[in-house]
Amino acid sequence: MKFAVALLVLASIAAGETGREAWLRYRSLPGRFPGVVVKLGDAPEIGAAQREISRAIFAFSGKLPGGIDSLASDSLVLGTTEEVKRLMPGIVLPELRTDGFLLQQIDREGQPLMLITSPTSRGVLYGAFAWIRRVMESGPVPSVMEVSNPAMPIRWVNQWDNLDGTIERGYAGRSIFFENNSVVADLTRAGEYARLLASVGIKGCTVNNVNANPRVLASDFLPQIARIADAFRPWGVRLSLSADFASPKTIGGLDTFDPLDARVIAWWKAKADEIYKLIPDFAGFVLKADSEGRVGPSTYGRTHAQAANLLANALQPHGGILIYRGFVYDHHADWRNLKNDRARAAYDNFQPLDGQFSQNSVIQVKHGPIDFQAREPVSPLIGALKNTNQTLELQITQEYTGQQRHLCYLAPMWKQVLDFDLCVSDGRTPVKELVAGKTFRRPLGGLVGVANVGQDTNWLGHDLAMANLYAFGRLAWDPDLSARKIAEEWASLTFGKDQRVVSTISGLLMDSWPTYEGYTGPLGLGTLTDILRGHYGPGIESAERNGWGQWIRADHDGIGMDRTVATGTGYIGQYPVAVARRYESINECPDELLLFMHHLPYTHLLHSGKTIIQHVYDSHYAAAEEARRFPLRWRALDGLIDPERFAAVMKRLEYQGGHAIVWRDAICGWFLRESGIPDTQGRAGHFPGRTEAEAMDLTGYAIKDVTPWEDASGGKAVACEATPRCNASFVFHGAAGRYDIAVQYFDVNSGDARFTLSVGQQVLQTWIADDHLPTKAPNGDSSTRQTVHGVKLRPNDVIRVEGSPDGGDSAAIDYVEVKESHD
Ligand code: GCV
Repeated sequence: MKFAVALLVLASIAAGETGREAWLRYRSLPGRFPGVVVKLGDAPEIGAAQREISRAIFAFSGKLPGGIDSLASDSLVLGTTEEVKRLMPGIVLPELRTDGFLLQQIDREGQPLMLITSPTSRGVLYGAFAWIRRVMESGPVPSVMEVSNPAMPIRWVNQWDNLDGTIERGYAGRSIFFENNSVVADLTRAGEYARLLASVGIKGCTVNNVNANPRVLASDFLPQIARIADAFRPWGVRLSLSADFASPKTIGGLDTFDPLDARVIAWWKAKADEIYKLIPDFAGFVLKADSEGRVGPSTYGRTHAQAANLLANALQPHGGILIYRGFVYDHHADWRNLKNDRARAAYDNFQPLDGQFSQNSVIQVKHGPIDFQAREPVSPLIGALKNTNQTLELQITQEYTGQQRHLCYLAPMWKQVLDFDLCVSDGRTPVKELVAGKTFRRPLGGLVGVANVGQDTNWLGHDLAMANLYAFGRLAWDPDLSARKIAEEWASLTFGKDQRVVSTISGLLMDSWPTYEGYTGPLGLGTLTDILRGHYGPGIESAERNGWGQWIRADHDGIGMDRTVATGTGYIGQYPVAVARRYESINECPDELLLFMHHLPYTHLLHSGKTIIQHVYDSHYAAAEEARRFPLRWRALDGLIDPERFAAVMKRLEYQGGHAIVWRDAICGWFLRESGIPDTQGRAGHFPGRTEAEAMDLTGYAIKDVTPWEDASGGKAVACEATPRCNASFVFHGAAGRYDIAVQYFDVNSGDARFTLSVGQQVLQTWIADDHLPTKAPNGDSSTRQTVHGVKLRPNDVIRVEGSPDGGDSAAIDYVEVKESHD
């Protein structure tokens, strides 16, 4: 064991910084560490805890702890409370809940011992990780004493991995579990992922997409799934599967999947029995039914409760649970009917069934009533399930929040959700207590995060996005932690304890969600992304005039969904009275949700004293400027952190700064045209220093309309489609001086075009458009900025962009912007 542990540590340090270690980045530390790590009992989690602590101590001190079977004065003892009491009869231990742990320095016959114990072996492992975290933060403090209990029993992640190796809404490479409709041969990454999850107290992982391929339950496939469960097991992570409700028919050979049919009931029971033979600690099923084209109980006129109970009953004898997705809505709704409202759907579907679900069924409710937008109110269903278990679904993968290309630390948003008082009964009833099952004394409850880590070495593509996975686990364990405290803790573990590092990184993290919201969707309108395609760049009207129900109801005079009880869809009436009263009143409704709840004229005055339209302009300009400054703030870390992650994050932040301008211009341009009301500060629609590509001297390039129009400056771009090389040039007429020259071009994913920027005969920069943005078209998904700083220009200099297309990439250009250098 010793040799293997030492090798692991040395290998991870030698590999250079890749982000693979995430927050489990053990490096040399001063201090005296336990020389012996003793494990009591043979549980796999306790074995893992022993190896983990040995690995950490070796990395901290260069010495491997030894003597694993005997107690010495500098021992660290790992064992369940039962084992500890057997070894030390008479020891008094505090009350601990399931998976809760105690870290305590004790005195045994004059010998000081570090004790890590829990009623469960999984809890001992959590205690081991907590001890390591403490040591990394404060050194090996002997007087440490910590009692920690999880706030909620369900702490799971969902992966939306498909069996072919793709990941729905995954932004960090292909699946670590599946490839070519099989489980991958090498499950090293699956084991490493489970280790990361365990280190923050997550104990369940659903490995396949909720849009489930029925094959996952086929008898010849399940042994492969069992291999993943084996990789998880030492880390106390229980595997679960998303199921397809029609499985009894599609893979079971029956002619029905009616939940009340005796043959269907028998099929699910036999399937559960079969799974538990292979995976004795199988956690259960997740079911998405009657949603977004998935079949469900409605096929047979049955209820969601009947569907849930069918699977739950099959799992019950084995201790498994059924998690039923509350994300059920009609995606063919008639947009012409002003009373229709997708936000109502979860409550309308599930509240009437409250109390009809079995004890081991749980409804998984997305935190907002739509779908993980940059801002949403808390789902009213959360307050309405009084006799039904529920979990809160949060999205770690940044589907609508920048897809891990933009920095967007979501813990501050999650905290607002968790702390929100739904006023369900007398006294405070915050979401965190409702979903934990505390308020209504439910046996089950918790948090589920859609994680979607992939094969990218750093797990989520953006090194800083890992703060979201970490924060999710920490909040599921203790929702009272503050977002800032978690950010600081994560930054210190991941990048090192230097105060400048911790404050720069945590400051960026804390500013990132308000900034992202500021340059995307304002006042509760939703993200305003293109909902029909990638969910990434701006695409405002994609929300309108279709059945998806993310309507914003914008016209020349006003904008927003009227969800009031008085004149609107009645959605607000789904909240308990105290909350409903606040939202129903235009005056009391908080500005950040105003257009989610009300339809108002652009000239309506907000609490800030600004009109809606001016707020849109101001927030977009301010937030885009804030995002432009992110890379400048990051620059402060040059030399304080490793060069690899410094450069990788810098690249992402520079990209984000450019893309925030695309967002700013699209939203401001669209609102300006729709409302006809100018920006009082004269910014929207005016771009000093900008020369549109369509206004340049063009050789080979042809002018094209961009769709949607707001995604390109002036609604147009130039594309090089007929010749192997094209040029777009213009004459600089400004004063002599130092300038930053920004080329806004489109980096589509169907080829790798090349660009060259020159002034006169001098080539300033050449680059290849080889990013993998989610589109083949020039639009707001692909619009990208390349900036060359501090260029000396004189009047009449000719600025030229040369583009060479490649494959389907036509080296399209939107504009060039020349601004005086300041930074
Ligand atoms: C897995 C949204 C996403 C879908 C996702 C769905 C869900 O609609 O865009 O990709 O499907 O939510 O949560 O089931």
